[in-house]
Amino acid sequence: MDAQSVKVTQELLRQITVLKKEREAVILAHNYQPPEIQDLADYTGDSLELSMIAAKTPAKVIVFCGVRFMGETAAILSPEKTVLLPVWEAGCTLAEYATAEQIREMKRKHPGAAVVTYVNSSAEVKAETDICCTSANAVEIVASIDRNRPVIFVPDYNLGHYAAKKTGRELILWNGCCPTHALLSTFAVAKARKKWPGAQVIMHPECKPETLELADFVGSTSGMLKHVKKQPAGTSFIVGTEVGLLHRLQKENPDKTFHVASDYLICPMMKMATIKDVKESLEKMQHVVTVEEDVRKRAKAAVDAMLRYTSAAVKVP
Ligand code: CIZ
Repeated sequence: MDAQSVKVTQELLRQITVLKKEREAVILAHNYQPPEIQDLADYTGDSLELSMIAAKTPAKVIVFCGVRFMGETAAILSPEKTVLLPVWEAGCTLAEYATAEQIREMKRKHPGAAVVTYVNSSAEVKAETDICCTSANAVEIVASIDRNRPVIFVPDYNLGHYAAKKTGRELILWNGCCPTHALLSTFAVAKARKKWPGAQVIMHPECKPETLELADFVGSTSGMLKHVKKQPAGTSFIVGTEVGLLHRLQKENPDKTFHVASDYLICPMMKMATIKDVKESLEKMQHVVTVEEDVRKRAKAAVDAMLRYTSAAVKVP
């Protein structure tokens, strides 16, 4: 960065600090956000951790640096707070794989089945759901459902396949995927292992089943952070998830080395927000995330059902 850009950035950060105070706001950033957004945030985390912080914070305004479903989840849990999304266009391709009408149709086809929905879904889809899950708790949530009850798992096929394998259950899987994680091929992992011999391969369960077979450890972003922390100094890792996580991994583990498993592990939606967007969202109070009240209440029941199982396990600062 040249001297002029450094000056502009410093001024933007100063304005954000002033606006945050004026608006009584808190800034949350997902682990996949660009490094400069993670660094300016009050909290970084996965969607479960951030939603819980959003629900508990005394702040009146939440700037959610992530994608739309994350902002919606915060609005579902905290209707009395104003949730802002710095870039309105930041959606989630995976969330678009399922609509509420498709879920209703699936329920008609499988009467009595429980619907488990990954939080990477719209509020309308959550509203048709019995219980939500994240990648951090999908296995636990599936395992919590009566074994005699069929389970429809929506919308991520790969995460559902992983939960099915770990619980030894047959699930009715949806055909959605995260295009970023689904792009990680066995070939890319083999190539990375050859380039960095001795490195541990850690991978996200949104990757394809055959790719996950090559992992030494599979977990959500929070799961990977916990796993890495426990490994000895000097360990190196090949990381099979969105590249944004490497910033936090490296920052919190300066004695370890991290390599992204493939140069394609970039979610364009997660990379949309800039420091200027954060400042403008606070200044203009723009891109307010709202959820229609009937949908919100039904979606909240599904999110609350998940939180009852996992809230004790999540450390909220
Ligand atoms: O649950 C989340 O936040 C996502 C999308 C990934 C992860 O593992 O943190």
